[in-house]
Amino acid sequence: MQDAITSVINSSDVQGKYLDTAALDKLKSYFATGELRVRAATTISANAASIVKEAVAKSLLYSDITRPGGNMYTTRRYAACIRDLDYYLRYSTYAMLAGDASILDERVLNGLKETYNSLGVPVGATVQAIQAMKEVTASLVGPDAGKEMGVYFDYISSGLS
Ligand SMILES: CCC1=C(C)/C(=C/C2=NC(=C\c3[nH]c(/C=C4\NC(=O)[C@H](C)[C@H]4CC)c(C)c3CCC(=O)O)/C(CCC(=O)O)=C2C)NC1=O
Repeated sequence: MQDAITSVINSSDVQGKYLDTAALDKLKSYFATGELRVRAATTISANAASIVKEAVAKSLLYSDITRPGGNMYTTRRYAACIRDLDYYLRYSTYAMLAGDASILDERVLNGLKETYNSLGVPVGATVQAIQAMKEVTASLVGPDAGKEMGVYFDYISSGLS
């Protein structure tokens, strides 16, 4: 996994250079948003269960997915879905803290689409639920941190699609 700092340093290092202005600007804006990121992560972790619950209510509940024949039908599958959404929220929060999406490639998206396809988990409905989490999270942490979290929710959504 990388973060905003290692990513900037690695790309300067491969060129054998000190950080140039663009690289330093990236670091400056990362450091300037440090407190915002930590505050957002604190709020999200304190409210994770209700973020997931509200997102499910907004996107999946009372749809065909939760009825017999739907992929969330049966308690086991319902619980697997909630657990997946909690993974997406937790890993998006890690990525937001790091300011880098690489952890999502390595620990979340790797092989996920294939797993979903082989189990018949509907990708479109999953993406809708992730987008609902994006809205619920933004309303909780405010527009600036919400926008930053949105980057990683969108990253997972497009990685799945
Ligand atoms: C941390 C990285 C990580 C991820 C991301 C992950 C996802 C993941 N979700 C799974 C299943 C599942 N995922 C869902 C999810 C859903 N079904 C729906 O209709 C909804 C739209 C959606 C929720 C939004 C369901 C229902 C299953 C169980 C499918 C089955 O066994 O039939 C499985 C198969 C194994 C299992 O059931 O545990 C994996 C590996 N596991 C991991 O370790």
